[in-house]
Amino acid sequence: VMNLTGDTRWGIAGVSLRSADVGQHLQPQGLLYSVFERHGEDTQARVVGALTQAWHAPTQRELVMQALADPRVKVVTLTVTEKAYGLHPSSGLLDESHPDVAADLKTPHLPCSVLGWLCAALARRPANAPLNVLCCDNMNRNGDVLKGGLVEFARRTAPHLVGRIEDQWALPNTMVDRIVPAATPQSLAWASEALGLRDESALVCEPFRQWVIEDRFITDRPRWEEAGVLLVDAVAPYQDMKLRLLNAAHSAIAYVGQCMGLSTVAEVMAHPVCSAYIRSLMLDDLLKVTPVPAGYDARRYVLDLLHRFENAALAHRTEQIAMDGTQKVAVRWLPGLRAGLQQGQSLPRLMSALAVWLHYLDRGCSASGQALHIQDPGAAALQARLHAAEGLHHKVLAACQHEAVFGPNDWPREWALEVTQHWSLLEGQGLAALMGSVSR
Ligand code: CS2
Repeated sequence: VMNLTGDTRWGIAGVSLRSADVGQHLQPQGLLYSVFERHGEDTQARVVGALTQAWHAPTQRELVMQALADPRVKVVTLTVTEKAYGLHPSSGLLDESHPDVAADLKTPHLPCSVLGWLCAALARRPANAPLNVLCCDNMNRNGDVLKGGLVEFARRTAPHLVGRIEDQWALPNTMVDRIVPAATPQSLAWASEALGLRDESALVCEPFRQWVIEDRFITDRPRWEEAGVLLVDAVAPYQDMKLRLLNAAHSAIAYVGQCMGLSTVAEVMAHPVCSAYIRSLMLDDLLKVTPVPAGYDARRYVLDLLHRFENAALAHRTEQIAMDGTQKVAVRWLPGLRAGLQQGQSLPRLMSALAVWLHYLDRGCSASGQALHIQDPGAAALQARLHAAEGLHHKVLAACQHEAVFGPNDWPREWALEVTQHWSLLEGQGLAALMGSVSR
């Protein structure tokens, strides 16, 4: 059991807002769980003992609320997926149609959404107990966006609290990077075999890890730098780089994999046509339109990413990454596509990826005709537009007008025509032909 910073004044009370499984698995094993870092044949195992609680918010409301209101609690970190914030992906504005947000606007004293819980906590915290809130999800300017959402939510439910968010809460932007596939029955069985005992919470992940945080805390904080965390003045360049290289490529891998019947990232990367396409997407298109932190060797970063994606010891399912595309595409692909337009750069591989995603949503089945399980609450509205349009070009135009994802600014007709051409090639000759036609 290790404490990476060696500082025992801090511990972590874990809270899940939805599933009760996490706590139910952790309680009987004394809140310990194992993490296996694997690449190829190499494995490093570690038992993590940082958790002091594992609560389930819907059934343990008072415990969670007491902790959030306790002035000794100084940091709340959030890793809840993009969609859980209830904010529009393209604008960051409050999404009142989000079921949890809608419920909390009506009954803010019984919160179920992230914004609702945080505002209810704020109301319960003593007047002079500052708090740091770290959003660790894959969103641009994640701390700033969360703050905007919180202020809006508070304005609607408890306007007298708005000033306290400004004065007493710090919401540094953060960037977290480690590939951690969701556990599967196979990964749990593998871990149990390696441990010689059953760990219901075992995780298998890659060795790489990076956590970059803006150093603007409002209280003291754990000495994370001693565990390798990078504390910097501005996180935005790191976020842009990660979202628009790693995550952008990941989403492309996911939709290509889903359409080709390849179920893991490593399988996609082992397929010669797919891997040539992903390589070309990253080196020839994404690199051109991705801002990188000063002094960073971005090409090296991409080559390292390709190596990480090839890691066959991880079963990172393409279906998992394909989830919530309407949230992800808006932050992973569209800023690069917009930058390409502004700089007059042609981005045939990234535009092909967009064509593949639209095809995936429109058809909902793989090349072999197998129905795909599309898990994305925002997809239905976009699919309705696609299905209502006749012909591929009209479908592309209809998609571009879907502001929730594609934003309020126009996408030029010639640009849409180029996306249509990629889509027609895909429909006419198949995905491998499309990928082959744009790869170097
Ligand atoms: C992935 C990310 O599921 C996804 O959408 O792209 O979870 C990715 O594995 C992490 O951001 C890696 O740091």
